[in-house]
Amino acid sequence: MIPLLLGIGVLAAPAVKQARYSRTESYAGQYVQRCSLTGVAAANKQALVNLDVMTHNAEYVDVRIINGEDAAMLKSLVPEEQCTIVVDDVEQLVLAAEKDLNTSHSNAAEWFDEYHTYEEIIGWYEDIASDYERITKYVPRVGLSYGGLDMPAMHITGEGGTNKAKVWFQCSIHSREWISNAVCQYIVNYLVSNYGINEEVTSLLNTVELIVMPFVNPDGYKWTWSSSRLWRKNRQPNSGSTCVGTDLNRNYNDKWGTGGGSTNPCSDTYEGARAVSAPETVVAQEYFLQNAPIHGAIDWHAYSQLVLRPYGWTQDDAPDEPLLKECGDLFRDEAAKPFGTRFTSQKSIGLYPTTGTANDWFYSDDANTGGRDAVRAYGFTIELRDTGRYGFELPASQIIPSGQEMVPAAISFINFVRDNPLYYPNAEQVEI
Ligand code: 0X9
Ligand code: ZN
Repeated sequence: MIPLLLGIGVLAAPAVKQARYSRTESYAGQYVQRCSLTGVAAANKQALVNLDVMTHNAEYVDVRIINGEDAAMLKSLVPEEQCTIVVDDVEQLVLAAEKDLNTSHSNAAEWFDEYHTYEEIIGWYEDIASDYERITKYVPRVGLSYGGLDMPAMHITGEGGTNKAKVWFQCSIHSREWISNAVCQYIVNYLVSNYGINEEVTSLLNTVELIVMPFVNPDGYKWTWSSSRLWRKNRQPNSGSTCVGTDLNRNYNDKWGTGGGSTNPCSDTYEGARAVSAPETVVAQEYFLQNAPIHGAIDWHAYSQLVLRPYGWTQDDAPDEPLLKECGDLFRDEAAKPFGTRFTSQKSIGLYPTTGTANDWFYSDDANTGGRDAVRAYGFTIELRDTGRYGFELPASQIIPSGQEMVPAAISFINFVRDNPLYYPNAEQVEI
């Protein structure tokens, strides 16, 4: 009797199941203003870095107004009549998007029907690596985040020599841009599952090695699932401030600290105490350099539907502007083919300068020493769907169409950078 009772007791003990998603930060009372910056002075545009600029393009900025101070600051920088409210209640938008996050749960076939946690995505990459052993190499820990989380990398390549062109994709540098990670997975899945079946994919992987870094900002990503859905930066404390986090996309070692990031640790675009001060930037840069030369690199972001090429810090053309533009325009055209989704292809600088960004670094001297090989990387930022209706709260039902339109665009990018290498025979004489 006793063993039986014990057995029942064990079975009956309620399993402690942690909620998959939770949130402690409220967005009540917050709204989003879209402001045209026509006629706004450069200094005023630059001062916007102290607000949460959710996106910016050639025509406008979307600014999240958190409190009265933000509202007053925006008013002092941009005439009121140039702004309209595009999201009147951020809390409602977040609430609507999160309602299924603890109830639905997919099997493998439904993977792309919902967003996933850090742990689920890590497990997914491990499964891909074991299902497609012949064409993948998975590195579970390229390095560690500030909080001690693994930063993995997935290498994908088919048959053929060892001296292949390399292409770099990195995802989730801004943690709230969930579609970034989902689209990276969609592309990875498309490539591995079509190798040996689809001729275009087979010849692509036989001539190129794709390196995907799924989590440039794992701590931030976890934080968006546990506490603060709209968190953008990493989770590194800042000395002398109670505000946490560095914007990793202002912390790269290219033109760092020259005016295109914020020096205020409380800002969402805080550039860090010095270039590459964030452990995640160190890991991502070092792994890129270990794999250099790299022919082309994409940093996947959201939102605004933009294809951004260098530079972000000056209006001047990059030395390779004609090829960079051709590559970006091709990406835009291919992205429109499945559903007519309109992306804009332009230089990164858009409305105002940004410094220390990943895509400028990909193309810079620091990432392309030329000593090993004189090929330099095409450096792009892609801003995925949408144009502001949902923003970071892009419904999960748009993961598959986003992925479907990015597959031909990504394939065109990979083919283009392989076939049109930025070749500098005397790299040390060219300053970029
Ligand atoms: O500001 C950013 O870091 C990127 N936009 S986002 O809305 N995803 O935050 C754009 C970076 C692209 N590079 C430059 N604009 N220089
Ligand atoms: Zn971003």
